[in-house]
Amino acid sequence: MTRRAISAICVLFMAATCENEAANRIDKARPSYDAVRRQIVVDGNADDWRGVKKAIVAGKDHLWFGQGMTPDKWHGNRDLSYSWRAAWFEDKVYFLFEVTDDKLVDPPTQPNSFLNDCIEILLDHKNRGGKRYVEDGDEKTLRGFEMHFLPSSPPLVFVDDSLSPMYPIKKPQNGLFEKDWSGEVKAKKTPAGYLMEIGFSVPGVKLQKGTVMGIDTDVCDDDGEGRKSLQIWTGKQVDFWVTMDHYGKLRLVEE
Ligand SMILES: [Ca+2]
Ligand SMILES: [Ca+2]
Repeated sequence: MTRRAISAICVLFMAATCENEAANRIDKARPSYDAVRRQIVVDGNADDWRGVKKAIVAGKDHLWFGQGMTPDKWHGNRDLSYSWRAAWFEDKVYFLFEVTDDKLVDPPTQPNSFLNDCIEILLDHKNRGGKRYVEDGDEKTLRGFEMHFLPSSPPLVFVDDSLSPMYPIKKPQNGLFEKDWSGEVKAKKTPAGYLMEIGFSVPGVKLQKGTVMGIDTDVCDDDGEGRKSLQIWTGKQVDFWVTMDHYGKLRLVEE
């Protein structure tokens, strides 16, 4: 067998392996997270989260590839990994993200929110699945939210991509978040990276014990040359900004 033939077989084998890996990831069970009822103060201090379970997102099984992000650009958990937790109280849900990122780029330099160091919360607030938005000509109607939070000083927030397609970095929606979502956010740099505390009321959703929403979370990493890695909670290799079928579940419970 010629060297070229051997190479061709190797390429075919690798492609099949990649496809199998992708299929395995999609078939992987969808995770769930029970958010406890607890009063949280959004002040950048994580003490009020003591004892609340962490969802750990680390290791290569949580990497998402595409849009220029490749396996060789991720240099281990110290380069990018994170944990998230959630709680609820009265009409608000709260999140604490603790991100390990060895190089926080602040201020952000990339033209769109998601190309910078950035936390994303993907929320199917009515737990319906399907497409996250429908488009009719230029009009985009949201069925779920793709929210971006940048750990810059001050933090930048993006919550409604029907009003701001592609989330240009120059048009943050902090004002909208504060007004329509009663939104609060606080970021703090840490020795390993940063943490972020987030609280908001979900438009059109009354929170109560037993409420279930679809959710995924992810964190993007720019170490100075644009976005190079992305870790995602579900680990699903799908178009996560379009479909909500792969999301995990967020359940509101009593502590
Ligand atoms: Ca706090
Ligand atoms: Ca970074």
